[in-house]
Amino acid sequence: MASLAVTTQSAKLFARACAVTPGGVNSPVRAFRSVGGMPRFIARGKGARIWDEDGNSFIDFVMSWGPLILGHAPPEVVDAIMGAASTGTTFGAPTAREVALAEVITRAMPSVEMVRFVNSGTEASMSALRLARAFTGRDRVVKFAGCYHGHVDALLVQAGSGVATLALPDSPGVPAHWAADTLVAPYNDLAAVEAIFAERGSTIAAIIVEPIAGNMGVVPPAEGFLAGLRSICDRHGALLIFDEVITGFRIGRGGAQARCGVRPDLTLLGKIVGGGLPVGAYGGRRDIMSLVAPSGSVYQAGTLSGNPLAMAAGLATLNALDDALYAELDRRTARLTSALAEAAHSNGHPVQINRVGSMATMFFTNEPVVDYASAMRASRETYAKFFQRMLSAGTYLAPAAFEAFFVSRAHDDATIDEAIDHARRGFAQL
Ligand code: KE4
Repeated sequence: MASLAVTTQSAKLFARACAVTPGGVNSPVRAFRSVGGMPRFIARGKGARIWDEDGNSFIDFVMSWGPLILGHAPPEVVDAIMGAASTGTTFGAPTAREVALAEVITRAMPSVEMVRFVNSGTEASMSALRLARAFTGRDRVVKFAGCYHGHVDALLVQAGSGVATLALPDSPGVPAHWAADTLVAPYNDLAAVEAIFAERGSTIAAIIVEPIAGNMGVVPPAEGFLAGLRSICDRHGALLIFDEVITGFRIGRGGAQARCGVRPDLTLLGKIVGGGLPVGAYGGRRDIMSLVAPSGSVYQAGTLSGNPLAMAAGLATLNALDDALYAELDRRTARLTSALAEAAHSNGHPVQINRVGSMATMFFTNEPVVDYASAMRASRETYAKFFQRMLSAGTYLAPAAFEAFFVSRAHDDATIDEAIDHARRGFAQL
């Protein structure tokens, strides 16, 4: 059993990576910048566990930031990918698998009458924005502080996720006039949205929102918030876009929209629908989606969109998700989070844990976390210390305070118990 403190191989790889890749990583939040220490280079994963290049094994709660609801290398998904790969990897032509996956999604989410596959959540977000502007003939968009919709220029304004962690509320390189059409309101603040629309409603194409926020940490919608956004959009002729890249198929087959009973005009998907391979998707009302080329004039394209391997992985994943599994994921995650809260409080550490289904965040704060401002008041420093304690014990949490952690089918009760034990020791050492 390697010592979890050994990072020799990761250090060698990180040094090489830093010579050829910005920050040594292919996505900023992976760099451990906000938690300190050496990012671990992962060699393999199986079930709920990952192994780094030094042979250290960890219980993984990042799960690649959400896609792996079945755990690492689930047999049915690996078999599906290998089966697809054996008959070719990409054709740049329509295939049966992309139709099948589109039908699974449109059946699961009634508001999604048509869907277009792309290769990332960012692409889905960018495309849906263009479509909403074309459909309404308007330019402005309302987003919420702390919500992250991918690195789309116009939406890198008070974004969440890595931008929040890196304290980069507005990225350089985004021309001011591109962000000028983006209006930002506090999450869960309907009055602020009403005020924006009272002044500029006729110029606003859409509201884009994470129906359960995951990128400032998990922040559920307040009672009536999403229904209120629906009403505002209807009254002002704007479109309501639900960014369900995280929540789609995470909290149920119908996503957050089924849970809240609010029907968006457009929905973004990603992560789980790709089963661990690069997939994003946007979809919604037929009259809106029909504007997308080639049926309409809104251009959007992609060499690898609908890639057969990704479609196979997505199909195998979604086919494994049923109500019984969601109930089990909910039970296990509830057990984990209540044990975390008990361990934290019994060691004198105030924490707030926001959980919806199998996605949750533990904030080191004693006030409820209901929006970006309250999330930002949680202690990053204490989170960073706890992260390191858990890593040393053998549990891999998100290397950033403002992210969700995810429980998968592979996190059985014994694994949850082991993680709870790591946490009890971690809190005692904080
Ligand atoms: P991608 O372009 O990373 O596939 O998706 C962007 C995106 C869009 N919408 C939501 C709600 C998202 O959470 C994301 C991406 N999530 C982050 C983590 N919270 C991805 C991790 C990373 O950036 O490395």
